[in-house]
Amino acid sequence: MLKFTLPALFLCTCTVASSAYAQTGSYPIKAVDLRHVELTDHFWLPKIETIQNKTIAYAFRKCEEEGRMENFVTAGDIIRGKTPRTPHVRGKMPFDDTDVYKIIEGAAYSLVNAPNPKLDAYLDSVIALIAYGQEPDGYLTTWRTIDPKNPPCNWVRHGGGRWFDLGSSHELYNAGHMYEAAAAHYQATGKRNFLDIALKNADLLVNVFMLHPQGNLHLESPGHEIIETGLIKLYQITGKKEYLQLSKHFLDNRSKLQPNNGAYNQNHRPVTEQDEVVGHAVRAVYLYAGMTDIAALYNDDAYRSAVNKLWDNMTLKKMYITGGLGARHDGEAFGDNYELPNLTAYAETCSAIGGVYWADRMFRLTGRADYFDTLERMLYNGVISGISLSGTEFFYPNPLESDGVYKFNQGACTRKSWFDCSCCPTNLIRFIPYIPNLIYATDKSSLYINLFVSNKAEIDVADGKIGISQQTNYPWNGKIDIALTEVTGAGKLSLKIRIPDWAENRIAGGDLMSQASGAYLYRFADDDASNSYTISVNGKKVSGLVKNGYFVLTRTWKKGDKVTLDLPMQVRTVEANPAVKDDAGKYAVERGPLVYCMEEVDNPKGFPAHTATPAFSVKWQPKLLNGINVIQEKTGGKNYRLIPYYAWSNRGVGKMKVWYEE
Ligand code: FUB
Ligand code: ZN
Repeated sequence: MLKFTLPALFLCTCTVASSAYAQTGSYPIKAVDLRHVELTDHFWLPKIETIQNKTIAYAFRKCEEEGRMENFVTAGDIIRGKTPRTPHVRGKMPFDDTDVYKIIEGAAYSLVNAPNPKLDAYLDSVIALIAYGQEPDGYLTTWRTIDPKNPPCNWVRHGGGRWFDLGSSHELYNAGHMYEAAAAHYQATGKRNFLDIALKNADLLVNVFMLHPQGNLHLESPGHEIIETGLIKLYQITGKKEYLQLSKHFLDNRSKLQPNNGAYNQNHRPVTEQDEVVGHAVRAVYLYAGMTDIAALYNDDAYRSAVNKLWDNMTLKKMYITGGLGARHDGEAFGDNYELPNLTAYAETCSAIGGVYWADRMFRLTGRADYFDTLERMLYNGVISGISLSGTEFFYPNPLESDGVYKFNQGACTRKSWFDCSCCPTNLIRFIPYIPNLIYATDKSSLYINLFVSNKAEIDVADGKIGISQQTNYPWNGKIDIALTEVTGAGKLSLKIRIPDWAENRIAGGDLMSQASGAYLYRFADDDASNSYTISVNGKKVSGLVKNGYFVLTRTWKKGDKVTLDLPMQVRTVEANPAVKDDAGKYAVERGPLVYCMEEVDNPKGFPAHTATPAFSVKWQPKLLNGINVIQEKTGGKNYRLIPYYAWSNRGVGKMKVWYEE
């Protein structure tokens, strides 16, 4: 029987009029959204096109085959008293609905740069199915509408109605992904069809969880976070304050409600008292992203201080060199401080994606480039390692070593075409087309360039518009040509160009104070002081101010002005803090933003174990793995070949290593 206590706090804080819930702040920095950015990039554009041209259709087909679409129809038939073709829920997870939402989200973003009327119409037809499966009062989780007594898997308890066992029912996770997807679809297409479904559901949640909670048995905290950021997205579109208030309400009440899953889903302490990243890693980073939103929108120091501490703990003690998050398969969870095994690393694709969402918010809260240094590490390594070059095979965990035997990937030691729990493939679909949102940002007087990606953009700034373009062969080459293609208005602006951590001989992690005091998780082992960058404006080298990790160029810009950034692209060796047992006495290899690895297929005689200093050379191989810079390493008279980590396991099963013995 369900036992619960009705916390006094819950009753006394549940009013929408409470001044504790009035928004008092905002992000000081705004992202430039992808509608203003046209990608021309040789690295990212093909990846986005692969998602558009292959992965989306492939994943929709999987969802059809496995009943995820049919579940909406079955739910709708049951609601309308019709006899459904399949009277039971299909699929294996209580969050199968979210795969459909996530594909729509990525597909909607993809339509901005690659209009596709057929895909647009197909999305509308899927959205019509979703609407059909929604109950009249807005409720939407198909398994519970279809057959509440028989959840699709045995780890969800039944025995109750809606909102029962919120710790594992995933009803609020389903809602959160729905809101994120509906907001993206609205932003990308201007259509309200999906948004209206989401708003109807959100209004139900406000009613149930804030206005009348005492009448229900649903006092558990959301089991898997994402509802918090989803609600905020709806608030940002509609201005309806109750959505923001409910988001804060869910966060404020974590750990105060019963039953409680403790640290597994970050319910062990009030969120503002948390200072160590723990538990299920995807849940954790989604939570921290939501907390960062609250820190910004409420200008809340307790939230701000908590996310700062959590970020420092993660990046100084619990993050893989690839940006991967989560050491343990057991519980899909963060491990203890410095617990970062390579062979058995979990580093779920979803948690690296969630890490990017969080890092971007931390940047927008603070204006500090080191969040983007870490974001870039995740993006070029632990995120895109999750998808094959073909676009139809995936990693769920992303280990940093493979012995060719240990089946780390849901029963396989290479990529798989799909999973019963397909959160990672659909998160990649959702996220990769979103990447153009991350390139630029603005505040009152600045334009930030955070990612180096060929593109043309038109950006609203304080007193006009700036047309800007980037031309680059990054990450293979460090030269970035930036041009001001249009300047309307006065043109007075600080152009803030991120100088990556590795171009300044350091690896970002934690806050700058921690680094000054000598704390580090990773650092360069080769201490190459000659490794520096240059910047020129209209052909003249400039030296200037680097503030918060940005090279700041303040002037009155004119159409035709050109800025060239030249980043050093030496091959670097990296060592980990000795407290990371699995990396002790080992080094890893990086070049620019890319972490490299060795695969057995390139090194059939084995990987290096040596004492001599390695010598590296770099060669562009246009035909290998869709075109990569290969690193040749000469060590102790032997030659080895390294490839970018993200590209491993595209040539069958075999051994792989990121960290080599010295
Ligand atoms: O619970 C929903 C998703 O399934 C999680 O985010 C993943 O870790 C997987 O467990
Ligand atoms: Zn996942």
